[in-house]
Amino acid sequence: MVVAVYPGSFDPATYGHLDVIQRASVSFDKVIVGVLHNSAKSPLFSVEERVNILEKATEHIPNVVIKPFNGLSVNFARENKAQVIVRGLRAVTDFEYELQMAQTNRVLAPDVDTVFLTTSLEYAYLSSTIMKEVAMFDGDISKFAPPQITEAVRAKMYQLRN
Ligand code: COD
Repeated sequence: MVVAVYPGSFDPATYGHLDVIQRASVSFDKVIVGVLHNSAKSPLFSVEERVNILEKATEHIPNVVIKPFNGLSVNFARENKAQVIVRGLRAVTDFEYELQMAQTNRVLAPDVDTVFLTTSLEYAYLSSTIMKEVAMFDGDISKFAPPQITEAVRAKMYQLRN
């Protein structure tokens, strides 16, 4: 049984993340999406909210589980008996950071390999940061994530403004 973890901030998940999860669920027996708790970025959504959002958005995929985690991704992988870390690659700009992280992780845990899924073209431009920025200025984010997520982003922005 090949288990993969997909670690990230997911603040919040976009169609780009959901596409990677869906495709990973075809290649691996089990995919555990790890939502980083102690992110250096200060997140818009709490870890519980991010986990909840992802659980709802992936409930139709039986071999996907969402879990919060703290600390190193490789430790999260080992705790979950995963052989693989999945990451998404959008553009050259992602590559340097992702390569450095994959190489560091390989030094820390030679038994855990990183597998990159290249973005689907229609989501190549998309990130949580872009979605939040457009939402902050009341732009249309309906093409960035499913309705339950875009509604949560709009509600959060409303809370922040009032
Ligand atoms: N299409 C395809 N992939 C995408 C898209 C898209 N549109 N958008 C995002 N992705 C990919 C990203 O490239 C990334 O691979 C993944 O989805 C998650 O993205 P984010 O932005 O939600 O999460 P990150 O990149 O901030 O996550 C960083 C980690 C939490 C994985 C990292 O900080 C980490 O591992 N932290 C724990 C400490 C550690 O182990 N550090 C590594 C040792 S150096």
